[in-house]
Amino acid sequence: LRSNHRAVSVKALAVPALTQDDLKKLAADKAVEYVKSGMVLGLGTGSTAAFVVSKLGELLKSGQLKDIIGVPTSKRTEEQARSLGIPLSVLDDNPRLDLAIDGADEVDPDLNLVKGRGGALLREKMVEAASDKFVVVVDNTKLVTGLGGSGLAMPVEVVQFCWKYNLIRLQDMFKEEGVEAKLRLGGSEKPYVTDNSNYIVDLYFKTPIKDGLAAGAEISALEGVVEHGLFLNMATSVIIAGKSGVEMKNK
Ligand code: ABF
Repeated sequence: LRSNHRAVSVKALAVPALTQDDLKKLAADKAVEYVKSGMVLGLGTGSTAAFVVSKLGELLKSGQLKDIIGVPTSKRTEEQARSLGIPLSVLDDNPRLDLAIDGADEVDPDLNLVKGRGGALLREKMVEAASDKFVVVVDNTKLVTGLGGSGLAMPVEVVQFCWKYNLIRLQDMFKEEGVEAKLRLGGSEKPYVTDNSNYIVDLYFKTPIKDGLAAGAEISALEGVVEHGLFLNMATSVIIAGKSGVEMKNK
């Protein structure tokens, strides 16, 4: 059979795939929709939170947002926010915040988090605990079924004086989960030093943490531990960006 129609070769239009940075930016932009003029805001740390900070800078510049005050969770974020002209304050002058927006390393189905691979966990936890609302922004690679399940680090900030003691005790504490504890290194193989002049011991779990609350309490009770990266029952919402769109989960 001969068709009267000319054969047309149809080429699928090439739609550029979204990169992980595109997804982070999508989540960040969505979160910024919840920011209102006059708010005191916790400014997170990390590459996703940096998109939030730069969007806030843009909205301030264009006059769409006014009179916000940011409380940064790290020196890095403080520098970025300052360079964008965002008015800044500290937790002591603003012990109660309206909203904090920050990234995370892992998010479980109950919106519990692992944070601190960026090294800013202590100030993040303080600022986020002091915020009426805490919105987490992530791309969908951060979702896990159980905390510690990504095989990547769960950080514990410890005072320098007793880091080795803490490392040994932490490794013993999670023997059943097959934990490997490592001192985090920074440049030139020297220990990484946090904004609070402490060290970080990173815990690598072979299997997810069974009871996050018990684990967190046990870690915190260890003398010399300053803070850990389990952020349990803290997030009020999580905004997740994936290839098929942006989804928001609320507590
Ligand atoms: C902060 O930045 C940290 O708590 C977390 O470690 C990290 C996530 O970084 P990114 O957004 O770059 O993945 O939120």
